[in-house]
Amino acid sequence: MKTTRNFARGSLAAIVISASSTFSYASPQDYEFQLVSAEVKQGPDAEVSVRLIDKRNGQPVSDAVIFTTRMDMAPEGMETMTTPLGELPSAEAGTYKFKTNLSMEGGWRFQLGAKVQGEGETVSGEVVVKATP
Ligand SMILES: [Cu+2]
Repeated sequence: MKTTRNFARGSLAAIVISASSTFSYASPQDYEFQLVSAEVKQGPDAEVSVRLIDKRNGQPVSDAVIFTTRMDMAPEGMETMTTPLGELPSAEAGTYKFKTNLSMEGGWRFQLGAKVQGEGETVSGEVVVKATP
């Protein structure tokens, strides 16, 4: 009898733990944008892909809506040198693909803002792409 009661208590505790981890809200710091490739060939039809990762479990976040982007040459001291970006369809879940005009060789700073499903606050991040000849 004693064994049965302990077992019941143990499984109740397990349910409480899994429920709280499912419903606790993540903070925007739990997410990170990562470049799929650090170097991209310079040119008017350059394609840049970023992966959005949930750092708590290392998993890609596939249902994010990217709503702001900015690409500029801040890493080369040219913050005012910006270039347009357009989102492209992505074949891989958790990866977001963009077309842009990397008109100059060197470092380009890519800033992104995203809405993640179930996340109240905006997730933002930046990566530096190197445009190569
Ligand atoms: Cu420049």
